[in-house]
Amino acid sequence: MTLRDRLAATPLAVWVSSLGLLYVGVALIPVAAPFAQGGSIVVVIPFIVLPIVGGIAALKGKRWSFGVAAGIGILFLLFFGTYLPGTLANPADPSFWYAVSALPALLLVAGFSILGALHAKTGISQKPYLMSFRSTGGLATSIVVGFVIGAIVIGAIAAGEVQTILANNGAPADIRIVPGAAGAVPQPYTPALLTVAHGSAVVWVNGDTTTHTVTSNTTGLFDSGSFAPGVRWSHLFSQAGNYSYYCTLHAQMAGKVVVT
Ligand SMILES: [Cu+2]
Repeated sequence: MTLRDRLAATPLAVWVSSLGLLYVGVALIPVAAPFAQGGSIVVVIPFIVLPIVGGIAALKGKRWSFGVAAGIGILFLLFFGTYLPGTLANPADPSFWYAVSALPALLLVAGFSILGALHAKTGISQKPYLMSFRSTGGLATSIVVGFVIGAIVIGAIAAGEVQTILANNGAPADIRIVPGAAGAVPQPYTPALLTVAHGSAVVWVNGDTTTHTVTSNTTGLFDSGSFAPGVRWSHLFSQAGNYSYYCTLHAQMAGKVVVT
């Protein structure tokens, strides 16, 4: 039997149980690496080694090897189930990608290896969903993998947003675009009226969850363009005068800067 024949003959349940556990163990290495300096790597090593050993055992496709994979999968689900939800809540957490991929991987491992162990005695070749990618088992696996890829992409986008907000958190601003500014709030730009001496730069910060602009009512005087949540924008007022401005996206949002 050539290697290619062997790969083709390997049941879906073996692929999923084995690759799932190998992933959970190997992917933990970069996540755990920062802890190495602290010396606590010793605590993490079993969490890397155990799933890798389980993943290799699962390749055997025997009843006991499915049992080992199921045991490790469930053990890790119980452990990560208490440990990872906090990480999942924050896409900017450096371990987010691991949390959002390892938990679904472990669910697949547990499901396929338990079913594999249950049917190993009679022979899993009788169960198409454990044997072939072209089955309900293969479909379920594809859905989970698709979910994980989507979650990692969305997480990376959200992480950028969180970083921007953190970077500007507490940075000084003269005028704040308040949360819910596009709705019925008394001062979408707070304060709605700001008086400064000429030669002053006025800083706006977008403290809302959506994009806004700071645009002069007199065309062309100043225009921030769309700026995202957490972002700051400033304009230098060199001449005295009354400067009314609004948001091009939400025309009811209005503010005024008086320059003396
Ligand atoms: Cu707006």
